[in-house]
Amino acid sequence: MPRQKTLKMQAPLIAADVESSRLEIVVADITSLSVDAIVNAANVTLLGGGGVDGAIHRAGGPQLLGECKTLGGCETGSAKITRGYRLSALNVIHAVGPVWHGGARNEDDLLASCYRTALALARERKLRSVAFPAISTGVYGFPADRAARIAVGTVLSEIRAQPRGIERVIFCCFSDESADHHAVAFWECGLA
Ligand code: AR6
Repeated sequence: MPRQKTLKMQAPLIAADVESSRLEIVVADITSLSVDAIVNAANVTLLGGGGVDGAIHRAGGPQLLGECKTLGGCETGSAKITRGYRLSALNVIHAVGPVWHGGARNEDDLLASCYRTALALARERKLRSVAFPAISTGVYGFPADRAARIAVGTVLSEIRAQPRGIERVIFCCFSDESADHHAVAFWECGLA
């Protein structure tokens, strides 16, 4: 059966307006989102893997992998952009989160750097809507509550620092538990 191209976007669980941007928490499969860019939780090779990376490559198709092969990998804490190919999203920003080692190897800063770099790439390309998965919180073992605080806090300061351009940032959670962590982070940042 052919994959459905455009799925209806679910209503956000929580939305908050910051400057001229809207920040949202949704529970969804990120491959179903029709946005300017979805962010991938990739590894340094950028050649695919399991988790959300596997799902994005399956949905994006072989041309997505083909473009990734031209990129020469990516450092931890950074990100590179490709087109979205068969995805509903127009682009994929492949970010490489840190593996959690207990917090003593600069993991917090590296995770924040993923979010900053992804937003910088989105701005550079004049993209208006970006959806993030909870980078590093699966196979890479980053504590999900801590990661959600860093994700929300970093996006919020970037949007406040550069209030124009990106109109919509979606925190795309894959479970209710993940959404709860992001909701707590919204609350702690004064957004809810
Ligand atoms: N949509 C949204 N979120 C998802 C989806 C999806 N379809 N699938 C999983 N998640 P992970 P990491 C959530 O393990 O920890 C890969 O092999 C998942 O529940 O995908 O950064 C790469 O190649 C979790 O909350 O990424 C790397 O080697 C979050 O996405 C490594 O895994 C991240 O989980 C990266 O590990």
